[in-house]
Amino acid sequence: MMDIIYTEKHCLRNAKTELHGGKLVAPFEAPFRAQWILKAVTEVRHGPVIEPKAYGMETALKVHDAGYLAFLETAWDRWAATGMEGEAIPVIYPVRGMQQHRVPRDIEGTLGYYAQGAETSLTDGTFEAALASMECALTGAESVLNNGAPVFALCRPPGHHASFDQFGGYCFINNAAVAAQRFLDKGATKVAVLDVDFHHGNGTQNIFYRRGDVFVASLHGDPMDAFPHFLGFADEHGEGEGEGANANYPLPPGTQYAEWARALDSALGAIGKFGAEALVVSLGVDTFEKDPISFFKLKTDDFKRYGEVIGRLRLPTLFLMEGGYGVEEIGINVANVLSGFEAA
Ligand code: Q9C
Ligand code: ZN
Repeated sequence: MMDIIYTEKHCLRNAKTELHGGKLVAPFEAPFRAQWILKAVTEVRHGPVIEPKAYGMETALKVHDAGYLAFLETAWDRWAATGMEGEAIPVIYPVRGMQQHRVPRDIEGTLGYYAQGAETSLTDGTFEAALASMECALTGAESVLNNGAPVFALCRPPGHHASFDQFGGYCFINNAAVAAQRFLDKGATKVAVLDVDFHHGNGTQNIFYRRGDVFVASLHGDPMDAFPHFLGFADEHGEGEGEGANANYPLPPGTQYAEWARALDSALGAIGKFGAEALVVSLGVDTFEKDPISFFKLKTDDFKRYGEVIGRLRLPTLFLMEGGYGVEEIGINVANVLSGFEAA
């Protein structure tokens, strides 16, 4: 049995457009994902489904820029007020050689300032869904803190690409960062985030890069070959207080479980050495062989195997949903991670 934190409010994030392959297509990150996952984890786990509690922005403000959070809250209304007819897609960014620290007055400029890329459209309801997703993470953290038992927060939209002050990669509020911060605020001195999503958790790395209280480890497609392309290399170890508290495991196209699991062992070894008192798992199942936008080759049984490996750490653990797309098997793959963890 593992508590599942879930709310239907994720459906408020229901973008119609994603810029993909030069076309506006139906987004990969869509409500049916959470419904498939909920179905599988309730069938396999028989765990109770718990609604998240309401939280304010207090914890989020410790890991995100206040101006950024205010932007997320108001962006859609500002965009809609201009009369533009489509969803809000950023098209101009403060790139190399430009002024990178001035927030423009105009909404198109503001949108680009706070964006990482053009694949993630902002829409009516996005902020409300992101907030509810964060509340799932916080409710899960609270439960792990109070009971010690593992919890699965079925967060949607995902969070691990959201940085201190930029959205992208289908992410707006960094749920894993908010949860890790909550563990610290409630008395933990060292927390680890283990990111097993196919994509590098660039947002989580960015948020904690100069901090020594959160160890961030990420296994992912080599950024030379995969999104987010500009962060996630093996030579990024953290800076200042955070020196040594960041570990990246970029892996090549075609990676299968044996090779992936070796990287997991290294990551878990580093987390143990760090002395983490609690573990937040950024659980993306886009490592699956049938994932439409990724290039690892994990099979459904492999998810159970690695769940068990993580369970052997014996840390108070919060699982948070990140990516995993396209096929209904994302549900059983998530359920397998949780079952494996509990079997450890
Ligand atoms: N044009 C997460 O898994 N790039 N985000 C898609 C298709 C964006 C993934 C490539 C991938 C973002 C949470
Ligand atoms: Zn991903």
